[in-house]
Amino acid sequence: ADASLKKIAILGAPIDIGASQRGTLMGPAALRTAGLLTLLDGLGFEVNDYGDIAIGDVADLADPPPDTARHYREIQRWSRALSARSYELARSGAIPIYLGGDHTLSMGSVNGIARHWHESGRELFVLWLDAHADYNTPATTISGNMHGMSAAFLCGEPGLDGLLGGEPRAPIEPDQLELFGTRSIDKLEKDLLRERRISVADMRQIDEFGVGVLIRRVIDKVKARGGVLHVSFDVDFLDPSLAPGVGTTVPGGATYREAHLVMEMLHDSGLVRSVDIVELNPFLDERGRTARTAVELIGSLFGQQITDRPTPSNAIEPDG
Ligand code: HAR
Ligand code: MN
Ligand code: MN
Ligand code: MN
Repeated sequence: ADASLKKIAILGAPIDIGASQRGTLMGPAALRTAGLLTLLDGLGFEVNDYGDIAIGDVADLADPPPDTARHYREIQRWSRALSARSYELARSGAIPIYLGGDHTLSMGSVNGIARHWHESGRELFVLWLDAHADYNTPATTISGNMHGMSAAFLCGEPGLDGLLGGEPRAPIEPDQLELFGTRSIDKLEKDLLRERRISVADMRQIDEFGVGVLIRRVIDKVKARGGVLHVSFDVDFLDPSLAPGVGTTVPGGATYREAHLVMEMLHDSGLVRSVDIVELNPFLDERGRTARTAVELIGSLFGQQITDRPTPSNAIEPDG
């Protein structure tokens, strides 16, 4: 195995203006507090934490902000800084894990990664684990919230063309995006997804066929095309009973066992080269439950097996 693959690079991006509810800026701290680094270290990775990215010294551009994209200017700063940094991290051969922050994070993180894989001549596939499609543009959005536009931006949809300024834009093809766990799509957004023939494994399909069959389909497609995989994990993919700490919960999400199976199968595929963990809102969480669940799932994504689990400390002690 490639020794550099054992390196993980952690980068936080405390963004919360892409969502309507504030609080995801505390996400990176909560994920660290929930033990993300210790867990990955224990799984045998060399983990480097690069802290949280800062945008204080990014100069503002002068392009006219679209009037249906809220906080465009700030998100432009985050996206430019993240894309540049993400390109460097991907090039270093480490597996970057980006800690959000709302889902606008992916506009920068995935663009930088896509640029790297484009140069390497390998196709990058993006698995979007999310209750939402995030396939709005400034022309289709109802809310104006830019976290609902990130997947569309990454597929090169028009309307945010100046977002990255001078940073090279590296769009993926619509057939390199895989939506998974979807259960809330806006009307015009759905039309656009159909038009682009984007693959959507929605909750209805998950109920009918099971996550095993559907995730296997994604893995087989990526393998057949010699590609690599980025996992964009929006914690609202999970059922709200499991993950209450998000601003945009939608009922009927992935269960504990479904989510772990997805992560375990992705691990076994050996295809995952980068990850986003987004939309965790610690301000809305219940005693760190959502943060701990997200971290545990990242454990499965990086090789923790069900049989490795320690017996819980609340197990009944045998009589002495
Ligand atoms: N589709 C809705 C909108 O555009 C909701 C988007 C919510 N997005 C997230 N991230 N929470 O997936 O406003
Ligand atoms: Mn999302
Ligand atoms: Mn979502
Ligand atoms: Mn293609």
